[in-house]
Amino acid sequence: KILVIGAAGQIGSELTLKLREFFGKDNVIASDIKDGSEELMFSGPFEIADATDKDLIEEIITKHQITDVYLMAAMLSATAEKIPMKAWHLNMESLFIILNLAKDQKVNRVFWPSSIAVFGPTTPKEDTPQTTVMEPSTVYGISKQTGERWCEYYFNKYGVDVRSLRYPGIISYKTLPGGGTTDYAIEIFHEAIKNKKYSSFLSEKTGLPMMFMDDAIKATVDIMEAPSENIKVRSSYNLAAMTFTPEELANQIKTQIPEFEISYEPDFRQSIADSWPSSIDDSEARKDWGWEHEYDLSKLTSTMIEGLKN
Ligand code: VAH
Repeated sequence: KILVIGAAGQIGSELTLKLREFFGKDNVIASDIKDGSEELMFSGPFEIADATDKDLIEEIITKHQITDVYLMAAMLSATAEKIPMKAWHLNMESLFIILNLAKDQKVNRVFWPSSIAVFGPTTPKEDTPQTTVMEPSTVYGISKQTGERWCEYYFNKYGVDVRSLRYPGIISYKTLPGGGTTDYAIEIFHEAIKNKKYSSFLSEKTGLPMMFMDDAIKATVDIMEAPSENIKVRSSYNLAAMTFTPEELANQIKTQIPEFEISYEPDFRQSIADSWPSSIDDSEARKDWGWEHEYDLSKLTSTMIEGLKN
């Protein structure tokens, strides 16, 4: 059985629904510190739990005979800058709980999301390699870089079968974004449809690696279902689909909403975005377990507008 922790979050909620489609709704237990959508709560088992509550998480794992855990709970980049110690506690404590349960053979397989936020201002910005200089300058990036080190350590020392992906910015329309720096690329669609205008908190030329939600979920399930011997990277795999700037995204939206207007008012999130790469080399993921993306900017834009109009 599968447990998704952080199932009410931006990725967690769509991941849970997809996993229930694939594996049967009663085989996928969702948990979060807060209620999720109606669909999430009533499409299968749901447990209210704080991801840092070791005893409760262990109780849920035993009660439901969990074998696989997707640990999707985390505080994202922008929010983490406001409450660093709470972000560190949530992002790290939740990971140690699951890694130690796996070490004690109470869980067979773990998925843990990392992020392009592990890269920092000294990292090569174009086609960032799988292995390179990483001096993250955000609380979120530091927690994800440390988490990667621990995942690799638990694999090498205890044989824990933990798999991880460095997600780029993820764009979806079914769930609202939660405190990320790439969230402008979600908000812009809601505003474009509602008000035909949007003020971007990142400047027009800020190119960032981005991906549509369906591709991110496909990559997540693919890496978890891949044979263990194919997973050569046990820190976290680079993962990419496209790069665009707010200006390029606005121009793409204008092809479907001609009267759409964008303005720019960069805020504190500009410095976070400036510390990240603008494009990622994910050839290792493509080579080791057959990763390939489907959505480009044009398909993402038409899917987002279609999805939000209904
Ligand atoms: C964030 N959406 O903005 C997340 C992600 C690479 C971006 O880590 O914090």
